[in-house]
Amino acid sequence: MFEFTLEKTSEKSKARAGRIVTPHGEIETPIFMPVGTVGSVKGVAPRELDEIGAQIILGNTYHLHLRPGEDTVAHFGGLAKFNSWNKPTLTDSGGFQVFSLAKLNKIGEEGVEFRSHLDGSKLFLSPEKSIEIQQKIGADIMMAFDECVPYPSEKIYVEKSLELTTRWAERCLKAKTRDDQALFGIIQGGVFPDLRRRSAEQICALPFEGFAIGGLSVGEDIPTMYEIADFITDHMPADKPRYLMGVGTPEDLLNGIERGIDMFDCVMPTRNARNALLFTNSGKLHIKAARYRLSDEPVDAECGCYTCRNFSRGYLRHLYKTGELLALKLNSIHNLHFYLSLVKRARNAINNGFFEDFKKEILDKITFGGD
Ligand code: PRF
Ligand code: ZN
Repeated sequence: MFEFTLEKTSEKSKARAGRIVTPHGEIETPIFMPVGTVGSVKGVAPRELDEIGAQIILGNTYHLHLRPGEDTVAHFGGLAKFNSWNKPTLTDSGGFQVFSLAKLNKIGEEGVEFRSHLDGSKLFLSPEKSIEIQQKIGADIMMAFDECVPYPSEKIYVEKSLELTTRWAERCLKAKTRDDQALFGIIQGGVFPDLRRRSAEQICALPFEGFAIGGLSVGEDIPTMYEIADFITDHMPADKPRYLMGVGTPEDLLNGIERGIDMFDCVMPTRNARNALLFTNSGKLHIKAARYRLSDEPVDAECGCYTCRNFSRGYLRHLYKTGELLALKLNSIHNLHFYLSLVKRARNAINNGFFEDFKKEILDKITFGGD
């Protein structure tokens, strides 16, 4: 069972509000998906994710294959049972992680040979192998196995790569045997509009339940990323969910939503939280800073998260400076709440016809990009 319903499209931009129904529950879009690489959103328990407003979390095929292994996850009844989240999950196919983490990968028609980033052992991933692993992990949404080319890359290489990604996409669809999981295709093509268009046409002609834009936020400049995303959504079907992979800052989310994107994932809120960098309605806040030593204010007076309702900046600074584990948890709860509340407010604004004003109001107050 997998259904996407488009509930509202803005009259002033491509922003849309929708709903996805999966076997583990519903997702209201636009949505941000917290990253739980090895099956856990670092430092945050499922009960806390619930309170934050998370609706779907992401796991990685590559990491879960290495540890604990897909058979172990399957033994426990799949990812959502294994980690007691019991709600919708998505697994990335492993392609991107192989290219970004593993060493010495050899790419061929058949798949990718690489060495584990943990112990250097030789491994092989192919479209068939990725789907086999993802079916054992059992997430509600699986991703096609793709090649995410580095930036910058020669146009001829990007062209060959997107054609390979299309052939791999067809093989993923053939390899899929479970019908209680959805499979999303991934559009590649680097920063070349003609190649992006070709990839979108090829991938979107295939019977996927949703479509993702891969290969962005890999080093290109931000205006280029927005331009490409804007261009591609015009070549994607309106009646399927659209997912911009690995993006991004709060500003990127609002710009993506305006361009017709429904789903996002990024390590930024959790990773930044662990580095004491917090997102607030008035900009970024470095909680380590000495100026917060005696601050009895919350991180963000407009935020309703557990952290902001209960703790002062001064206490959070102290926790961080003394290396307390609680610092990582409380910071992560706040940042994830900020992201989930942002997409929730964006959804409400779309439904009530004022998304573009909402976006401007948020971005006029702050810029989240850079540092
Ligand atoms: N492909 C896959 N996962 C991804 C990406 C991609 O291109 C990106 C690029 N930003 C993030 N995660 N499979
Ligand atoms: Zn907060």
